[in-house]
Amino acid sequence: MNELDALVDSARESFELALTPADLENTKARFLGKSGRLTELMKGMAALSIDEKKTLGAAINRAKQAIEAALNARRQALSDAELQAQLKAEALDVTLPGRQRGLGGLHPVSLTLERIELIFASMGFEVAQGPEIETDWFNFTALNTPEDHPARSMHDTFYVEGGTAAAPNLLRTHTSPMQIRHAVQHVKRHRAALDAGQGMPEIRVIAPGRTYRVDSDATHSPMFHQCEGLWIGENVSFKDLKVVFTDFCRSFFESADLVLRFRPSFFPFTEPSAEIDIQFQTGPLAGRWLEVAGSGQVHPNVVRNMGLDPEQFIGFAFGMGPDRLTMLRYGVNDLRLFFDGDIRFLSQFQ
Ligand code: 2NM
Repeated sequence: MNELDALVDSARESFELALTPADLENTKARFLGKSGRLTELMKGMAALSIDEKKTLGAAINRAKQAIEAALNARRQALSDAELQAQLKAEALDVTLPGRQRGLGGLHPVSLTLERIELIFASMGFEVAQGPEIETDWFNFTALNTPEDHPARSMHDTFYVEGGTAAAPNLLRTHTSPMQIRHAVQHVKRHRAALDAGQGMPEIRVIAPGRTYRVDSDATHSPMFHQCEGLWIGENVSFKDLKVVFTDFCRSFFESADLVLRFRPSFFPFTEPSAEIDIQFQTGPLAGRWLEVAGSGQVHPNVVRNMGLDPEQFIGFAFGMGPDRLTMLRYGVNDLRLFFDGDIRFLSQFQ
């Protein structure tokens, strides 16, 4: 094999060994560049005869063309490989399902709160909302809860910084403090008329919202919801409580034949007091008595703390747990499901 054939073979082999376009262009310089072997051979032809120049020149040209052909073939192969690698890396499976953007919706307990507000609004009740960090006065003292009442202990109540030993701040344990705040404002607005013996419009309000107690198990969460109701006027009686709460329960559960039972009980802020039980006549819960609320005639001390004369004003209050009402309405058996944030559970209420 003459030198030119060997050179072409060597070029082909070297080009095959180049693995990137940059490698390949460096390798090319060794064969076709200014100081490459072919250029050297052509320079050496100056000393040859015309005939020798013709033969060797033609042979060098053929070798040069063969090397260029090998170079171009390798360039193409490398570029094809690069494209294939890119296509593979950027592979897109157009048969995959599209990404869905969930619409979202209200939490089941929020749906219950909306329902409660709507029903009571239809009976002329305002909706009052206020602070979750309360003072000892609004949460306990104004509600006739004595200094030594167990609810005031650290075991039941979350105390927060910012208060004093005599007047601590705390996370409200019920929404009744909001009733007091609302009543005090209402009375202030009508103070002049009251003092002139002209009376005032009745107080009819519900206070829904978050409340807190040191308690955590399958049926208690340290954060839970409450909705309390208050109706104060000059001639409001337990009979009115029975009518209002019966109507509320029948609307809320969409069950016209649902019946209520009032069981004597005790709360510091009401006297007399009663637990309210309901009984469904149909459906999966039919026949069982289910406790849904506490209630009672507002204690004279509480009426006084609203700025009213308990000899002139009387009324009733009630308190219920929207979390528990939501469990009953939808048949949920573990309270914690409401606060775990599992979308598979929550999306069932949309
Ligand atoms: C209950 C049970 C009985 C209640 C009392 C008051 C207020 F502000 F009038 F004192 N609000 N809510 C009350 C009465 C709450 O919850 C079980």
